[in-house]
Amino acid sequence: MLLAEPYRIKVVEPIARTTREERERFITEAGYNTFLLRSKDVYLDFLTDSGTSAMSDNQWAGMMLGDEAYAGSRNFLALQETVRRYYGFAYMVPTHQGRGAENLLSRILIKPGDYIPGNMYFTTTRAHQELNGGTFVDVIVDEAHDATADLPFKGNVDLTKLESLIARVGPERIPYISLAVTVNLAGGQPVSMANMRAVKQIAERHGINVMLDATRCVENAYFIKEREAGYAGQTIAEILLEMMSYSDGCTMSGKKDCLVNIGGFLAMNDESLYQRACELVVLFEGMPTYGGLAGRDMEAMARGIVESLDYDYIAHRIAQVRYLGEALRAAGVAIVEPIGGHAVFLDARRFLAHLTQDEFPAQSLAAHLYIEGGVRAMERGIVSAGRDDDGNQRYPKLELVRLAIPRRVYTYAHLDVAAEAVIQLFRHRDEIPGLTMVYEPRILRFFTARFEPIAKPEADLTRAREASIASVH
Ligand code: PM9
Repeated sequence: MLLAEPYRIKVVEPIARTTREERERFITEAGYNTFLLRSKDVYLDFLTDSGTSAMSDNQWAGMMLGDEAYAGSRNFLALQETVRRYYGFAYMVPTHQGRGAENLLSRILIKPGDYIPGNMYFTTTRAHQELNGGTFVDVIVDEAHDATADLPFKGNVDLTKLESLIARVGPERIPYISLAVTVNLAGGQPVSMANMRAVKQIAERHGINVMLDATRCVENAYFIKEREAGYAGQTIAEILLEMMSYSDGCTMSGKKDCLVNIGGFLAMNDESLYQRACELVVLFEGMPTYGGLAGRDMEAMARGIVESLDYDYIAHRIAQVRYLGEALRAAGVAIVEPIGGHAVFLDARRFLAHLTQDEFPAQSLAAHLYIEGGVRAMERGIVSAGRDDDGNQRYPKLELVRLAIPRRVYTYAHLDVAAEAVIQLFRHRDEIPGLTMVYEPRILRFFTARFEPIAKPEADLTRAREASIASVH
């Protein structure tokens, strides 16, 4: 049975359909990069779950209570109180979004030559670590890099990998352990409470801090409640507090689990770390009591944090994501298993088995999904992985297309339409060509890189068409 929406719709935003011919033109103009499409040309926008949530009437009401004083806004005090109560951290500096917090944290704690262990890289997080002279070291369990491995807590840290890094480089060269809950690029996979506890114990033994990337921590808490022994009877809020207790602080992109369109924060328990964050935030964001946000944005985030902990909200959220994933799986489409918290990830390696990774299969698949059904998704593979310090192309094992579901925005009918588009595309997958990159930005290239299709001889296309017709029958 469908878990129906725990809300009713008060405001609607029309979305327009386009023709296939129009979409072919739009994606060509966008250099086969879905980031460069205009939103008005997209029917179902699953590019990201970041900043795309629908706010509640309660949050919009809070926006009217914005205290836009330059310093000491009452909305800051409300946000600080909310973070203390639900996340358990004594101090909090607001930032314009998650990467603002990553910038502050990386600048304060990382010295050139340091190593930062983490459970799989994330694009902006690693970019800030590297900009400050650090080296990210992936200590996630091996199975996280295997799209087919079906484990309840596939975001877990491999404790042996963590211990051996500490032994190899020494704890003094590890400013903190960067622990993401859930793990975005592994497919929105959660970390178990037991694993978080164990990471904290190891870190304490060596005098190393644990800093969480709490961006999707509520989704992680839901999975703990659902899957980990001993947590079924606890509330999401209780689980979240315990998760946070195994860390020394966190960066937060409020644009995800805090249910706002903009905002983030850096939180911690250590007063001296807070003081340094206050010194830096005035340089990059604004006063420590607004950090790049309007008072009304802080109010919306404070209220969003409370709403995000409501069981009905989070159960429905996860149910929607699962609904889409199960429809694709039933049609034989290769997806990352198990279905994660914020998105369904298509496995482009298996979907487009005729392409090599250098032909950017996930990028091409995302572009062709847009052509097929006006559905916008995001590449999470070789393009996102970028190059290492020596300019060498990184080759991630996972070559994925992410369909991220915005929170409280789409209905199950929209998900049916999206699934149908993916399934249609799957039927003629052999016709999808590889791409060549014609413009490559130096940093975070996936946002603005441009591509062109690799022309295939007509004979190849005919053969591919015949093969795909045969494979359907
Ligand atoms: N994540 C996402 O779409 C937004 C743009 S990056 C392609 O998944 C984690 C785990 C994130 C994240 C953003 C950030 C940065 C940090 N950690 O976008 O700066 O998923 O608020 O947060 C995006 P901001």
